[in-house]
Amino acid sequence: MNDLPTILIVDDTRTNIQLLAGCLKKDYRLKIAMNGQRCLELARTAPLPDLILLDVVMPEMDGYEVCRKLKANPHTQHVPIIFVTGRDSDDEEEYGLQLGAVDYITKPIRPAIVTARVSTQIMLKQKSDELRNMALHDQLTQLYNRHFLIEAANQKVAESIRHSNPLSILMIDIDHFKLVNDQFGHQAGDSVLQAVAKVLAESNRKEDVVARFGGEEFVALFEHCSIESAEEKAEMLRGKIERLMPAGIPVTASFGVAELRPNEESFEQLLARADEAVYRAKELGRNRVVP
Ligand code: GH3
Ligand code: MG
Ligand code: MG
Ligand code: MG
Repeated sequence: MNDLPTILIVDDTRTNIQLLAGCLKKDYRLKIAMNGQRCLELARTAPLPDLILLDVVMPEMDGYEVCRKLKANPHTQHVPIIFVTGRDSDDEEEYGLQLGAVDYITKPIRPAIVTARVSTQIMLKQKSDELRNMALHDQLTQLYNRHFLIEAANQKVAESIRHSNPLSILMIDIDHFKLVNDQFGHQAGDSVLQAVAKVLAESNRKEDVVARFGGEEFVALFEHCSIESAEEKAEMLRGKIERLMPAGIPVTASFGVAELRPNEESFEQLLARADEAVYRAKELGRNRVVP
């Protein structure tokens, strides 16, 4: 039952909430806010809403203002909003839609219409989540892909510079992976990539970003992490991969480690240094961590 889509109902009038909840509680998990401020809080709290039903006329902050704030925040801008309001003029409806709402339902509430329109928007939200997910993840390993990594990295670099927090990167390249394919076949190679990816994914904190960067190359980004701690993590991961023996195949990897320098603004520069470190690790005999 935990998989039910979540709907956030926002209305300052109890009877309206009860009416809406009555139509929706069977098929959705409901969250309730009785004012705009509370809506903004709940919109960012797990379980995140898949849809917001938003009243317009409320004291302090009206629904239009709430909508503007939700759309201006990267954490909430993708949550679809349906206005549910007694204001039924064309101008108001047009205004609500211009603010980015996906639909506009007028009171008095007609349960069958609410249910049908909600169900359509929930279906669209699930489809777009699925597409977003596919666009940001690597299909073979389910890690983030290079596209996501670069977006996230640029943000983290900016944050790290702004708050003077250390930011470290690992670049991980599987050793002689071509030989794995040649000796055991491409499918076995794929399972090795999946097994290594699993080790990398399981060993990291939620706020770390681990991505498949290319064929047999992975990148991990650690916030609030100095190069010394990053080296320790890398050494721990190197050992885990060496002991892994996926499908009985011996696998090792070479690690390049780098920390963002205060004068170094771009992710590309950080990445380039990690890449050079991997190259040195290969030259020094592979299966090692090089800062
Ligand atoms: P080194 O130790 O110097 O890194 O040698 P290497 O063989 O790992 O490096 P190289 O870059 O020459 O070869 C990488 C290989 O990874 C070549 C390519 O066929 C293989 N590869 C890339 N993507 C995939 C994939 O998705 N699945 C499989 N099975 N193999 C892949
Ligand atoms: Mg109201
Ligand atoms: Mg490589
Ligand atoms: Mg390699």
